[in-house]
Amino acid sequence: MSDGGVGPASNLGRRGGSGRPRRGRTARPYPAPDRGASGSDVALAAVRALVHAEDPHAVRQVVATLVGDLGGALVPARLEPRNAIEVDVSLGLGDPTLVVVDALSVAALDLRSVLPAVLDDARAVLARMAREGEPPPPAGGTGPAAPQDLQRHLELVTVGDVDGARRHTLGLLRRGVSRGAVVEQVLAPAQREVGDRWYRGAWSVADEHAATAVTEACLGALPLATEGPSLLLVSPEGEWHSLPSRMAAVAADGVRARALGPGLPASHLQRYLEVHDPEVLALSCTMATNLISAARSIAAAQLAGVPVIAGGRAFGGDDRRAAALGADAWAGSAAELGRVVPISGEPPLDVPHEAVLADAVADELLQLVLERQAAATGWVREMDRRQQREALQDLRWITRHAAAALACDDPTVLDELLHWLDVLLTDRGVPAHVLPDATGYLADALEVETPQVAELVRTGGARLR
Ligand code: B12
Repeated sequence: MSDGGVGPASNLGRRGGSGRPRRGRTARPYPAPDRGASGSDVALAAVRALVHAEDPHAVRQVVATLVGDLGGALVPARLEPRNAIEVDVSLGLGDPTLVVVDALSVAALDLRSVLPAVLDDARAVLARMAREGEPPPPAGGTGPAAPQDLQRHLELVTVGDVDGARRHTLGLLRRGVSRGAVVEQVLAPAQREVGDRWYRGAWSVADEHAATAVTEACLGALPLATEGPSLLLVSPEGEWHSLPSRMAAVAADGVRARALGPGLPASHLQRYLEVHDPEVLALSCTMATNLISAARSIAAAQLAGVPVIAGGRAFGGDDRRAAALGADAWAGSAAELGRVVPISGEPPLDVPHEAVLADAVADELLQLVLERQAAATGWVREMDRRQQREALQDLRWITRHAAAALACDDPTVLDELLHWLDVLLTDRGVPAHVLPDATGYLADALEVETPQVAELVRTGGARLR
């Protein structure tokens, strides 16, 4: 997969006949999906094949075949390809590798939506393979980790040493460090540092992915608690960050926690809970853009009769956002999962209709905002296509964070994003007035259908100035 060449990921079975020529002829590892199959059907076929993969090579083959089936091509990240989807598909088994696809095609949409979940499954299969044939992992003790343990893990993460990092992690357990401390004092702070390096522009997306793959392998090597009430950790639809919930599952105390991977549509969650029936559902949300989706997951779980504890970055530092979205409880860390305090008081009203509307803001409206800003601002007029795409993405995030702020009755949801964007854009050389100006144009455009969301955007932008 990372053998240097630029070309289609697999040679057979592309759907629907749009475009790229096939090259080479080696056997595909699983039957080709039907012509015209949807992106999720194609992904499902790959996930089924992953379950039967017998070695890491076969796992790589499945991922490469999926990319080819969906119309993408694999290119080594070091070539810095244009039109690349910024997800490393090397699975830590070679040099970082990106998927190249026509940015405006259906193939790009399909790949962006299915790749994170399939890669997650592929990593879980690789972690299982790594564990098989090994003695069971040490159970760990009750002790803390030392600052140099984090330092060492960061060094291994930085050079992408998967095996070294797994050995180091298991060594900590052997030394008597608790599972919770390995997660909270070593793996989690290292991942935050990885995120900060990307945010500061010191690391590329591919560096970040390669480092994350190392941490994922370490996490996969850790044992889970086998006693206590059963607790299922899931994330709402749209949430690609599955590591936080996996970390919480390992660090949880006094509960038998299992994590189900990245975001799940609420209807699928409800069906799953009706069959599997855990005692508690813990909902992990990292991006505040997914808070309205989180409200749907909470409602779905409660309809299935399962109480919900909310947690993760997006829920903030106290129970207010969780309460507003209808959760039964909030916990600030995985260690608290076994002894949470239920949220008291009246159940909240439904998520306001305006927030739901703004959460699904139309591309055309955002495009209009960008055009109005371009008419007034030279810098915006001169943006290239990639910058325009990113600007549209930023406008969508601002709108969806404002929608979440309305649903949670908490303007800091939007303030946190605006501050984050302000620093990021300034570092990337965007003039300081562009972001506050954008909030003004966006608020004007949102005014007609979603006046309260518009007001949040306007006042949030004013606080930036
Ligand atoms: C790895 C990573 C990714 C990977 C995720 C891989 C995976 N399998 O999870 C990928 C590449 C998919 C990704 C994508 C994106 N990411 Co990202 N990502 C990260 C990174 C570096 C680490 C995530 C991680 O491992 N966290 C694990 C620990 C460290 O996180 P944690 O959330 O604090 O979780 C702990 C607790 O909160 C708690 N917990 C978690 N859940 C729950 C639940 C309950 C009930 C309880 C009690 C506790 C609990 O336990 C955990 C262990 O302590 C973070 C940096 C960071 N600070 O987290 C950025 C970060 C979260 N990502 C960010 C961004 C911007 C993105 C993208 C938008 C990038 C893009 N341009 O596409 C997309 C969004 C995708 C989406 N729609 O979800 C930003 C978010 C900024 C913001 N304003 O919100 C961050 C903060 C990076 C940064 N410094 O700016 N990302």
